Amino acid sequence: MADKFLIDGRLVKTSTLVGGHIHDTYVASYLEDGRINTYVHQRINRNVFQDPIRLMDNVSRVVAHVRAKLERSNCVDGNRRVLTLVPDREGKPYYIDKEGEYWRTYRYIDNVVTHDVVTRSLAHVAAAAFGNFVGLLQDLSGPRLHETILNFHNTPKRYQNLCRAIDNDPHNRAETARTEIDFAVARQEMASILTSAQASGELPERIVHNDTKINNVLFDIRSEEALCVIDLDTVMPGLTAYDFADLVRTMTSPSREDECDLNQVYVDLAIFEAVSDGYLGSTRSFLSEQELAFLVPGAIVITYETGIRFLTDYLQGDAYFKVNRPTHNLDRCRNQFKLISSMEAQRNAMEAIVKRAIRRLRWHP
Ligand code: GN1
Ligand code: MG
Repeated sequence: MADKFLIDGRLVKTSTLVGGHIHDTYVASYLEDGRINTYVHQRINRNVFQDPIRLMDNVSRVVAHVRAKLERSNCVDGNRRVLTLVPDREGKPYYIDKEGEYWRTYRYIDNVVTHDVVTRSLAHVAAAAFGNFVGLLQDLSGPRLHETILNFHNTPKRYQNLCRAIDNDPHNRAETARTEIDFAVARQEMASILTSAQASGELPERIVHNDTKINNVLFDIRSEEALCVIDLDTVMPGLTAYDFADLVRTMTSPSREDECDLNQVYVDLAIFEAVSDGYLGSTRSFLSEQELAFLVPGAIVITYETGIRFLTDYLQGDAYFKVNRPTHNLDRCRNQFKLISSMEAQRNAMEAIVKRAIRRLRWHP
Protein backbone atom coordinates (compact mmCIF):
# COMPACT_ATOMS: atom_id res chain seq x y z
CA MET A 1 0.00 0.00 0.00
CA ALA A 2 2.94 2.37 0.59
CA ASP A 3 3.40 2.89 -3.13
CA LYS A 4 -0.30 3.57 -3.59
CA PHE A 5 -0.75 6.10 -0.78
CA LEU A 6 1.44 9.00 0.25
CA ILE A 7 3.63 6.90 2.52
CA ASP A 8 7.38 7.01 1.98
CA GLY A 9 8.69 4.01 3.78
CA ARG A 10 9.23 0.30 4.04
CA LEU A 11 6.61 -1.99 5.54
CA VAL A 12 7.81 -3.46 8.82
CA LYS A 13 4.70 -4.93 10.42
CA THR A 14 1.10 -5.64 9.54
CA SER A 15 -1.96 -7.06 11.30
CA THR A 16 -5.71 -7.37 10.85
CA LEU A 17 -8.05 -5.27 12.93
CA VAL A 18 -11.17 -7.14 13.95
CA GLY A 19 -14.33 -5.75 15.48
CA GLY A 20 -16.20 -3.85 12.77
CA HIS A 21 -19.00 -5.68 11.00
CA ILE A 22 -18.43 -4.18 7.57
CA HIS A 23 -14.98 -3.43 6.09
CA ASP A 24 -11.69 -5.34 5.97
CA THR A 25 -9.23 -3.40 8.08
CA TYR A 26 -5.45 -3.73 8.37
CA VAL A 27 -2.95 -1.93 10.56
CA ALA A 28 0.48 -1.47 8.97
CA SER A 29 3.68 0.10 10.25
CA TYR A 30 6.29 1.60 7.94
CA LEU A 31 9.81 2.81 8.54
CA GLU A 32 9.81 6.40 7.25
CA ASP A 33 12.85 8.65 7.71
CA GLY A 34 14.08 6.53 10.59
CA ARG A 35 10.70 6.62 12.35
CA ILE A 36 8.02 3.98 12.60
CA ASN A 37 4.68 5.37 11.42
CA THR A 38 1.52 3.34 11.62
CA TYR A 39 -1.49 3.54 9.31
CA VAL A 40 -4.89 1.92 8.99
CA HIS A 41 -5.75 0.59 5.52
CA GLN A 42 -9.37 -0.27 4.83
CA ARG A 43 -10.89 -2.07 1.91
CA ILE A 44 -14.32 -0.47 1.55
CA ASN A 45 -17.19 -2.95 1.51
CA ARG A 46 -18.89 -2.22 -1.80
CA ASN A 47 -21.78 -4.52 -1.09
CA VAL A 48 -22.69 -2.06 1.69
CA PHE A 49 -21.33 1.22 0.26
CA GLN A 50 -22.14 1.21 -3.40
CA ASP A 51 -20.72 4.64 -4.17
CA PRO A 52 -17.31 4.81 -2.47
CA ILE A 53 -16.37 8.08 -4.21
CA ARG A 54 -19.32 9.92 -2.69
CA LEU A 55 -18.66 8.20 0.61
CA MET A 56 -15.09 9.48 0.62
CA ASP A 57 -16.23 12.93 -0.45
CA ASN A 58 -18.36 13.05 2.73
CA VAL A 59 -15.57 11.72 4.94
CA SER A 60 -13.04 14.21 3.52
CA ARG A 61 -15.35 17.16 4.12
CA VAL A 62 -16.24 16.01 7.62
CA VAL A 63 -12.67 15.47 8.82
CA ALA A 64 -11.50 18.74 7.24
CA HIS A 65 -14.27 20.67 8.96
CA VAL A 66 -13.67 19.11 12.37
CA ARG A 67 -9.91 19.59 12.04
CA ALA A 68 -10.29 23.26 11.11
CA LYS A 69 -12.49 23.83 14.14
CA LEU A 70 -10.12 22.04 16.48
CA GLU A 71 -7.24 24.11 15.11
CA ARG A 72 -9.17 27.33 15.56
CA SER A 73 -9.83 26.48 19.17
CA ASN A 74 -6.10 25.75 19.68
CA CYS A 75 -6.91 22.40 21.21
CA VAL A 76 -4.07 20.26 22.53
CA ASP A 77 -3.28 16.97 20.80
CA GLY A 78 -5.47 17.89 17.79
CA ASN A 79 -4.03 15.12 15.59
CA ARG A 80 -5.43 12.51 17.92
CA ARG A 81 -8.90 14.08 18.10
CA VAL A 82 -9.91 13.67 14.50
CA LEU A 83 -9.07 11.09 11.85
CA THR A 84 -6.39 12.05 9.33
CA LEU A 85 -6.89 10.76 5.81
CA VAL A 86 -3.76 9.89 3.84
CA PRO A 87 -4.24 10.64 0.12
CA ASP A 88 -3.21 8.29 -2.63
CA ARG A 89 -0.37 9.18 -5.03
CA GLU A 90 -2.76 11.24 -7.16
CA GLY A 91 -4.11 13.16 -4.20
CA LYS A 92 -7.42 11.31 -4.01
CA PRO A 93 -8.77 10.21 -0.62
CA TYR A 94 -8.99 6.63 -1.91
CA TYR A 95 -7.16 4.24 -4.20
CA ILE A 96 -8.75 1.78 -6.65
CA ASP A 97 -6.84 -1.50 -7.03
CA LYS A 98 -6.64 -3.79 -10.05
CA GLU A 99 -9.74 -5.70 -8.97
CA GLY A 100 -11.70 -2.46 -8.78
CA GLU A 101 -11.72 -2.49 -4.97
CA TYR A 102 -11.57 0.84 -3.15
CA TRP A 103 -9.04 1.39 -0.39
CA ARG A 104 -8.53 4.26 2.03
CA THR A 105 -5.87 5.02 4.58
CA TYR A 106 -5.95 6.85 7.89
CA ARG A 107 -3.10 7.66 10.22
CA TYR A 108 -3.23 5.31 13.18
CA ILE A 109 -3.90 7.05 16.49
CA ASP A 110 -1.51 5.82 19.18
CA ASN A 111 -2.20 4.90 22.77
CA VAL A 112 -5.91 4.44 22.50
CA VAL A 113 -8.34 1.68 23.34
CA THR A 114 -11.88 0.86 22.31
CA HIS A 115 -14.50 -0.74 24.51
CA ASP A 116 -17.52 -2.92 23.87
CA VAL A 117 -18.79 -2.70 27.42
CA VAL A 118 -18.48 0.41 29.54
CA THR A 119 -18.71 1.83 33.03
CA ARG A 120 -20.77 4.88 33.97
CA SER A 121 -17.90 7.30 33.60
CA LEU A 122 -16.81 5.92 30.20
CA ALA A 123 -20.43 6.05 29.02
CA HIS A 124 -20.67 9.67 30.06
CA VAL A 125 -17.54 10.79 28.22
CA ALA A 126 -18.32 8.72 25.12
CA ALA A 127 -21.88 10.07 24.86
CA ALA A 128 -20.54 13.59 25.32
CA ALA A 129 -17.94 12.99 22.59
CA PHE A 130 -20.58 11.92 20.05
CA GLY A 131 -22.78 14.89 20.98
CA ASN A 132 -19.84 17.20 20.67
CA PHE A 133 -18.87 15.72 17.30
CA VAL A 134 -22.35 16.36 15.92
CA GLY A 135 -22.28 19.87 17.38
CA LEU A 136 -19.07 20.58 15.46
CA LEU A 137 -20.77 19.57 12.22
CA GLN A 138 -23.88 21.70 12.53
CA ASP A 139 -22.30 24.57 10.59
CA LEU A 140 -20.72 22.45 7.84
CA SER A 141 -21.10 24.58 4.72
CA GLY A 142 -21.57 23.46 1.14
CA PRO A 143 -24.00 21.02 -0.43
CA ARG A 144 -25.99 18.53 1.63
CA LEU A 145 -23.85 15.50 2.49
CA HIS A 146 -24.49 12.45 0.31
CA GLU A 147 -26.65 9.69 1.70
CA THR A 148 -24.00 6.99 1.70
CA ILE A 149 -26.61 4.30 2.33
CA LEU A 150 -30.10 5.11 1.14
CA ASN A 151 -32.85 4.59 3.72
CA PHE A 152 -30.24 3.64 6.29
CA HIS A 153 -32.51 4.36 9.27
CA ASN A 154 -35.79 3.95 7.42
CA THR A 155 -37.27 1.46 9.88
CA PRO A 156 -40.46 0.78 7.87
CA LYS A 157 -38.28 -0.18 4.87
CA ARG A 158 -36.18 -2.38 7.14
CA TYR A 159 -39.39 -4.04 8.29
CA GLN A 160 -40.46 -4.64 4.69
CA ASN A 161 -37.09 -6.25 4.01
CA LEU A 162 -37.65 -8.53 6.98
CA CYS A 163 -41.10 -9.52 5.68
CA ARG A 164 -39.60 -10.37 2.29
CA ALA A 165 -36.90 -12.46 3.92
CA ILE A 166 -39.50 -14.32 5.98
CA ASP A 167 -41.60 -15.01 2.88
CA ASN A 168 -38.71 -16.11 0.71
CA ASP A 169 -36.80 -17.88 3.47
CA PRO A 170 -33.95 -18.74 1.09
CA HIS A 171 -31.93 -20.68 3.68
CA ASN A 172 -34.82 -22.43 5.42
CA ARG A 173 -34.01 -20.67 8.64
CA ALA A 174 -37.38 -19.08 9.44
CA GLU A 175 -38.51 -22.06 11.48
CA THR A 176 -35.49 -21.67 13.77
CA ALA A 177 -36.37 -18.01 14.38
CA ARG A 178 -40.12 -18.32 14.95
CA THR A 179 -40.08 -16.61 18.37
CA GLU A 180 -38.02 -13.70 17.06
CA ILE A 181 -40.21 -13.32 13.97
CA ASP A 182 -43.32 -13.20 16.18
CA PHE A 183 -41.66 -10.63 18.44
CA ALA A 184 -40.84 -8.42 15.44
CA VAL A 185 -44.26 -8.73 13.82
CA ALA A 186 -46.03 -7.93 17.09
CA ARG A 187 -44.17 -4.61 17.23
CA GLN A 188 -44.37 -3.61 13.57
CA GLU A 189 -46.24 -0.41 14.42
CA MET A 190 -43.27 1.06 16.19
CA ALA A 191 -41.32 1.03 12.92
CA SER A 192 -42.87 4.28 11.68
CA ILE A 193 -42.54 6.38 14.85
CA LEU A 194 -39.43 8.28 13.77
CA THR A 195 -40.08 8.42 10.03
CA SER A 196 -43.58 9.85 10.64
CA ALA A 197 -42.27 12.48 13.06
CA GLN A 198 -39.68 13.50 10.49
CA ALA A 199 -42.20 13.58 7.63
CA SER A 200 -44.56 15.79 9.62
CA GLY A 201 -41.75 18.22 10.35
CA GLU A 202 -41.73 17.51 14.10
CA LEU A 203 -38.15 16.25 13.98
CA PRO A 204 -35.53 18.27 12.08
CA GLU A 205 -32.98 16.73 9.76
CA ARG A 206 -29.40 17.35 10.89
CA ILE A 207 -26.00 16.00 10.09
CA VAL A 208 -25.57 13.14 12.54
CA HIS A 209 -23.14 10.27 12.98
CA ASN A 210 -25.73 7.51 12.49
CA ASP A 211 -23.65 4.72 14.04
CA THR A 212 -22.71 5.80 17.55
CA LYS A 213 -21.71 2.33 18.71
CA ILE A 214 -19.56 2.41 21.78
CA ASN A 215 -16.68 0.85 19.84
CA ASN A 216 -16.73 3.77 17.41
CA VAL A 217 -14.98 6.03 19.89
CA LEU A 218 -11.29 5.88 20.75
CA PHE A 219 -10.38 6.39 24.40
CA ASP A 220 -6.99 7.62 25.54
CA ILE A 221 -5.32 4.63 27.15
CA ARG A 222 -4.11 6.58 30.18
CA SER A 223 -6.66 9.31 30.88
CA GLU A 224 -9.66 7.35 29.54
CA GLU A 225 -10.79 10.57 27.89
CA ALA A 226 -12.96 9.97 24.79
CA LEU A 227 -10.49 11.29 22.23
CA CYS A 228 -11.75 10.62 18.77
CA VAL A 229 -14.98 9.61 17.06
CA ILE A 230 -14.37 7.14 14.24
CA ASP A 231 -16.36 5.20 11.62
CA LEU A 232 -17.51 8.23 9.66
CA ASP A 233 -19.09 6.26 6.81
CA THR A 234 -22.63 7.08 7.82
CA VAL A 235 -22.11 10.70 8.86
CA MET A 236 -24.93 12.18 6.81
CA PRO A 237 -28.34 13.79 7.19
CA GLY A 238 -30.47 12.07 9.83
CA LEU A 239 -32.04 12.52 13.25
CA THR A 240 -30.38 13.12 16.61
CA ALA A 241 -32.69 10.37 17.89
CA TYR A 242 -30.65 7.88 15.85
CA ASP A 243 -27.44 8.84 17.59
CA PHE A 244 -28.88 8.87 21.08
CA ALA A 245 -30.48 5.50 20.35
CA ASP A 246 -27.26 3.76 19.37
CA LEU A 247 -25.55 5.19 22.45
CA VAL A 248 -28.26 3.69 24.63
CA ARG A 249 -28.36 0.46 22.66
CA THR A 250 -24.64 -0.19 22.83
CA MET A 251 -23.65 1.31 26.18
CA THR A 252 -26.34 0.68 28.75
CA SER A 253 -26.22 -3.11 28.74
CA PRO A 254 -23.38 -4.64 30.75
CA SER A 255 -22.66 -7.12 27.96
CA ARG A 256 -21.57 -7.30 24.34
CA GLU A 257 -23.91 -7.06 21.38
CA ASP A 258 -23.63 -10.82 20.74
CA GLU A 259 -23.89 -12.00 24.36
CA CYS A 260 -25.97 -15.19 24.41
CA ASP A 261 -26.71 -15.22 28.13
CA LEU A 262 -29.74 -12.98 27.94
CA ASN A 263 -29.82 -12.52 31.72
CA GLN A 264 -26.88 -10.23 31.17
CA VAL A 265 -28.68 -8.13 28.60
CA TYR A 266 -30.70 -5.24 30.02
CA VAL A 267 -30.66 -1.47 30.33
CA ASP A 268 -28.73 -0.46 33.42
CA LEU A 269 -30.46 2.74 34.47
CA ALA A 270 -27.36 4.19 36.12
CA ILE A 271 -25.51 3.95 32.81
CA PHE A 272 -28.54 5.28 30.98
CA GLU A 273 -28.40 8.31 33.23
CA ALA A 274 -24.71 8.80 32.42
CA VAL A 275 -25.44 8.54 28.67
CA SER A 276 -28.29 11.05 28.96
CA ASP A 277 -26.21 13.52 30.96
CA GLY A 278 -23.25 13.20 28.60
CA TYR A 279 -25.21 13.52 25.38
CA LEU A 280 -27.56 16.26 26.52
CA GLY A 281 -24.73 18.22 28.08
CA SER A 282 -22.94 18.45 24.75
CA THR A 283 -26.00 19.04 22.54
CA ARG A 284 -28.17 21.31 24.66
CA SER A 285 -27.32 24.39 22.60
CA PHE A 286 -29.12 23.04 19.56
CA LEU A 287 -31.55 20.22 20.48
CA SER A 288 -35.22 21.19 20.16
CA GLU A 289 -37.99 20.26 22.61
CA GLN A 290 -39.34 17.78 20.07
CA GLU A 291 -35.97 16.13 19.66
CA LEU A 292 -35.80 15.71 23.42
CA ALA A 293 -39.27 14.17 23.46
CA PHE A 294 -38.26 11.52 20.92
CA LEU A 295 -35.05 10.35 22.61
CA VAL A 296 -36.51 7.47 24.60
CA PRO A 297 -39.02 6.30 21.96
CA GLY A 298 -36.22 6.59 19.39
CA ALA A 299 -33.96 4.35 21.47
CA ILE A 300 -36.58 1.61 21.37
CA VAL A 301 -37.21 2.07 17.63
CA ILE A 302 -33.55 1.89 16.65
CA THR A 303 -32.93 -1.10 18.87
CA TYR A 304 -35.88 -2.71 17.11
CA GLU A 305 -34.45 -1.71 13.73
CA THR A 306 -31.06 -3.19 14.58
CA GLY A 307 -32.68 -6.37 15.82
CA ILE A 308 -34.70 -6.82 12.64
CA ARG A 309 -31.63 -6.07 10.52
CA PHE A 310 -29.78 -8.92 12.27
CA LEU A 311 -32.82 -11.17 11.88
CA THR A 312 -33.17 -10.31 8.18
CA ASP A 313 -29.50 -11.01 7.59
CA TYR A 314 -29.78 -14.32 9.43
CA LEU A 315 -32.70 -15.33 7.19
CA GLN A 316 -30.80 -14.19 4.11
CA GLY A 317 -27.75 -16.29 4.91
CA ASP A 318 -25.50 -13.65 6.54
CA ALA A 319 -24.85 -11.59 3.44
CA TYR A 320 -24.34 -8.24 5.22
CA PHE A 321 -22.83 -8.45 8.70
CA LYS A 322 -19.63 -10.37 9.31
CA VAL A 323 -20.33 -13.51 11.33
CA ASN A 324 -18.16 -16.13 12.99
CA ARG A 325 -20.82 -18.80 13.55
CA PRO A 326 -24.03 -19.77 11.72
CA THR A 327 -26.33 -18.42 14.44
CA HIS A 328 -24.32 -15.25 15.06
CA ASN A 329 -26.91 -12.90 13.56
CA LEU A 330 -29.75 -14.72 15.30
CA ASP A 331 -27.90 -14.40 18.62
CA ARG A 332 -27.42 -10.68 17.97
CA CYS A 333 -31.11 -10.34 17.15
CA ARG A 334 -32.17 -12.10 20.37
CA ASN A 335 -29.88 -9.81 22.28
CA GLN A 336 -31.46 -6.68 20.76
CA PHE A 337 -34.96 -7.99 21.38
CA LYS A 338 -34.12 -8.69 25.01
CA LEU A 339 -32.90 -5.11 25.25
CA ILE A 340 -36.23 -3.90 23.85
CA SER A 341 -38.12 -5.86 26.51
CA SER A 342 -35.93 -4.25 29.15
CA MET A 343 -36.58 -0.78 27.71
CA GLU A 344 -40.31 -1.42 27.52
CA ALA A 345 -40.35 -2.48 31.16
CA GLN A 346 -38.33 0.54 32.28
CA ARG A 347 -39.67 3.13 29.90
CA ASN A 348 -41.15 5.43 32.55
CA ALA A 349 -37.95 5.40 34.53
CA MET A 350 -35.96 6.21 31.37
CA GLU A 351 -38.27 9.12 30.55
CA ALA A 352 -37.90 10.41 34.11
CA ILE A 353 -34.11 10.25 33.88
CA VAL A 354 -34.09 12.24 30.62
CA LYS A 355 -36.38 14.85 32.16
CA ARG A 356 -34.13 15.10 35.20
CA ALA A 357 -31.08 15.52 33.00
CA ILE A 358 -32.82 18.29 31.05
CA ARG A 359 -33.80 20.07 34.25
CA ARG A 360 -30.35 19.75 35.69
CA LEU A 361 -28.68 21.07 32.56
CA ARG A 362 -31.10 23.94 32.02
CA TRP A 363 -30.97 25.00 35.65
CA HIS A 364 -27.21 24.86 35.93
CA PRO A 365 -25.92 25.60 32.45
C1 GN1 B 1 -22.55 -1.93 11.75
O1 GN1 B 1 -19.59 -0.97 11.13
P1 GN1 B 1 -20.10 -1.16 12.51
O2 GN1 B 1 -19.80 -2.51 13.04
O3 GN1 B 1 -19.67 -0.03 13.41
C2 GN1 B 1 -23.65 -1.20 11.00
C3 GN1 B 1 -24.53 -0.42 11.96
C4 GN1 B 1 -25.12 -1.37 12.99
C5 GN1 B 1 -24.00 -2.11 13.67
C6 GN1 B 1 -24.56 -3.15 14.59
C7 GN1 B 1 -22.81 0.62 7.84
O4 GN1 B 1 -21.71 -1.01 12.39
O5 GN1 B 1 -25.57 0.21 11.26
O6 GN1 B 1 -25.88 -0.66 13.95
O7 GN1 B 1 -23.13 -2.77 12.72
N1 GN1 B 1 -23.06 -0.30 10.02
C8 GN1 B 1 -23.50 -0.31 8.76
O8 GN1 B 1 -23.54 -3.69 15.34
O9 GN1 B 1 -24.42 -1.01 8.37
MG1 MG C 1 -17.49 0.51 13.68
